[in-house]
Amino acid sequence: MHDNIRIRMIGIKKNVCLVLAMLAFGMMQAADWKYYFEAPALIWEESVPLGNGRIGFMPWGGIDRERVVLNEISLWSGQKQDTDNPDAYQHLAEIRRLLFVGENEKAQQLMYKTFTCKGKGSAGGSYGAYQVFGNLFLDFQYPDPKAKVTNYHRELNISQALAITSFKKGKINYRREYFTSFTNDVGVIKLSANKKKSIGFLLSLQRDERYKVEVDHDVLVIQGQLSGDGVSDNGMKYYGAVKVKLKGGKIAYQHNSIVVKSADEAEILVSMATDYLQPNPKAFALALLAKAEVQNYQTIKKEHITKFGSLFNRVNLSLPKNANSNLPINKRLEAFIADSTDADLAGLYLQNGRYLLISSTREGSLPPNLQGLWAPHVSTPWNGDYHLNINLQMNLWPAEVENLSELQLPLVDYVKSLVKPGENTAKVYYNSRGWVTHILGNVWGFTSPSENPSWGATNTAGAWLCQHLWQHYEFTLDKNYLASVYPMLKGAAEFFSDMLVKDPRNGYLVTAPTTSPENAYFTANGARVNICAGSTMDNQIVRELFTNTIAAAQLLEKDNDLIQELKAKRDKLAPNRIGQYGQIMEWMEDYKETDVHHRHTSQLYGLHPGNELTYEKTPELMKAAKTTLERRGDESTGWSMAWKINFWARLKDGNRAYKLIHDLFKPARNGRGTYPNLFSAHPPMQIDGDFGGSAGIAEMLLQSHSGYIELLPALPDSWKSGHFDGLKVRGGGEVSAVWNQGVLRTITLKATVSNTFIIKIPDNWDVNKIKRAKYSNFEIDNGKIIMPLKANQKVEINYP
Ligand code: FUC
Repeated sequence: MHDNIRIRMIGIKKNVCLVLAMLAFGMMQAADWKYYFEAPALIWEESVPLGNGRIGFMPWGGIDRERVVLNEISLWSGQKQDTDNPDAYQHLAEIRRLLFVGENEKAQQLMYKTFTCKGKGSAGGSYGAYQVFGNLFLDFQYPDPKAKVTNYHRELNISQALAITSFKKGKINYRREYFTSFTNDVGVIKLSANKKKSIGFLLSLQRDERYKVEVDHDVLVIQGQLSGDGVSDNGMKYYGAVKVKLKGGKIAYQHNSIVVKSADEAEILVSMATDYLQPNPKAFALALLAKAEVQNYQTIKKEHITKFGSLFNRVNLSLPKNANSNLPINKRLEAFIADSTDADLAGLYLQNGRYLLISSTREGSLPPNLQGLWAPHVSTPWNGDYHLNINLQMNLWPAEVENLSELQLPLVDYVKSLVKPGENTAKVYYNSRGWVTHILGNVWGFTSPSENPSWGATNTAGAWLCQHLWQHYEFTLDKNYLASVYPMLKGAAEFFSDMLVKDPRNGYLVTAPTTSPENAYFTANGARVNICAGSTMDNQIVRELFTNTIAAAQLLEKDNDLIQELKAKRDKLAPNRIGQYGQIMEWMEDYKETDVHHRHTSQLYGLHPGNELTYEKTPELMKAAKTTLERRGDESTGWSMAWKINFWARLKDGNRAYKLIHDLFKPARNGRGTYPNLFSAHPPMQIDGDFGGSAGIAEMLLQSHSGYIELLPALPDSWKSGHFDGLKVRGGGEVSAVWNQGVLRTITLKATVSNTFIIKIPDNWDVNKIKRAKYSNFEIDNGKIIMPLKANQKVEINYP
């Protein structure tokens, strides 16, 4: 095979059919991605999300009453607390003994009594919750209140991070523009009309609890202090300030509202801060307001769009459209149920995932939580926290491949913040070196096992986060960055090196106690138990962590002893095994799962987001992975379906991946799927499905996890023709592609660092047609094009 291809390659040198040419780096053309509604939002999930990575706006576009839900990413109740339980460790040996003699139920019962956090964990007290900042209301007064409303249109332009509401009332055209400025760090609402003196409203602020609103000179202020301990006002302080600028008209400052009458135009500036990110939130918020106030609206808007675009415009894609592609988004989602040839909706979903990521995190801020940064409640579902057995990780899946690499860094900072408390947890519960965290994460450094071992005992959450630390290196090859995160990889690896214990029944080193998130199995006597030793997911994660830590240490020429130690232990981890149904076993024993359709499919971690299962390395396990997915079924919670898109993409079954997209896009109504504003429904809304779905669509178009680049690995039949630009691959490359009739026609690869790139030749290409032209520095070997490129070199490959 290898020789054949090389010989043919040399033999066809004169028949020029494929051209590899160096191209100058050109700017990608910005596209116009948007979705729209024909009516105001009636529920929060119809309002549209705006955010600048720190502050968020969700305008509803009401005609008589506008509501804008306000958010700030760091606004959390709760406080730092010591939740490590010093008594737990003395029970560890007994819990393990019970597991190793097959008394799993007893082991679990003992854990309930002994191996939990101190306090209530996520069930209350100081753990806290991510909370809404407040609501801004505009109660309008129109010159002719009874006049009919026509031409209503409400849109979110995700290419510009700009929301627009427009309508005609009587003979007057009204327009509102809203954005959360990427340059000024304030929220902006601009109200205009095509007739002078037509704008009048009462502006007020509100929150469900713990707030005070008053006018301070010409600023409307909302401020308060949340609960730190779950009862009293001793937690985080926040401060919000609103300023109105008018053209024409009159303004009056009342006790707790601002009244505007007969204005030609109004500009509303909203500034928000907390004392989590800022020592003095009031001074910070007012300074931002003062700076924005003196700037011209058009300038602020233009600068905002340019800055946002510097991230958003790096990627584009085009998939086939149909007649439904121009429908309002709620109707478009409905139409997709019966007719999924509106493939452009998947394009919008990919871009919307990027939009949401850019909007909900940024350097110096926090990673997106379960709500992204958009929450209308003070009691958010699951506390709006950082769940670490898939959810937070999934939020960051689009970052690297979708060319938003720097947005991985707030996650890296978050992981850094877990190391110190995680070292204490490692010592207290396991008497181990290094650091550990379990499934629960908040902004206060919570790393203990949760209050409920059945789901809260998973201790590979930190190791899973380390995958992201390593992947950022894989995509950027930035060694300085690698050196900066290496101590975290090392600490996580040291924890497992110490914590792994020999299972006397089979001699493997296992994590114990642990779970396979959050599934349970039947024991021989019919009991339902979650706790186990060495779940398949744990084995895969620890193997990956050791492999990555070894690679990092070798690259940095460090810690040879540790390298040897991890290699030896890695060899003793249990391999993946195939069970009675032909599935990948979820546990070390071939237990029957209590929920065969469980939303987590953790035993396939090695298929995605890991890479130990591939067709080249483990063909039998790939088959077993398919069987596993068939048994699990397709429809599940939003994020679960999003994960399955990624699984099927890795299995290179484009049509099945598209089927899962179809399931994910189903209008949520009261169940799972997608809400009208494209928020993913668990239900209720949980942002992870948006990010996982977006990343899954990218995974169908481009993969680079098995040592080479593969384009269109999982193209569904209905995506016959299209193109994408600017997706990223491991090894420091930016890739674009054009295809038609299912055949790849152009590949463009730009090296972001000097490296040798390997591209898999598509199965439906005739290798004989490959020919070198201006760019000849490549080889063809074993179905792959291999080419060394210097940083910023760009190569185009055309196939006739
Ligand atoms: C995980 C999931 C739940 C939910 C929660 C926030 O624990 O198992 O379904 O998504 O996170």
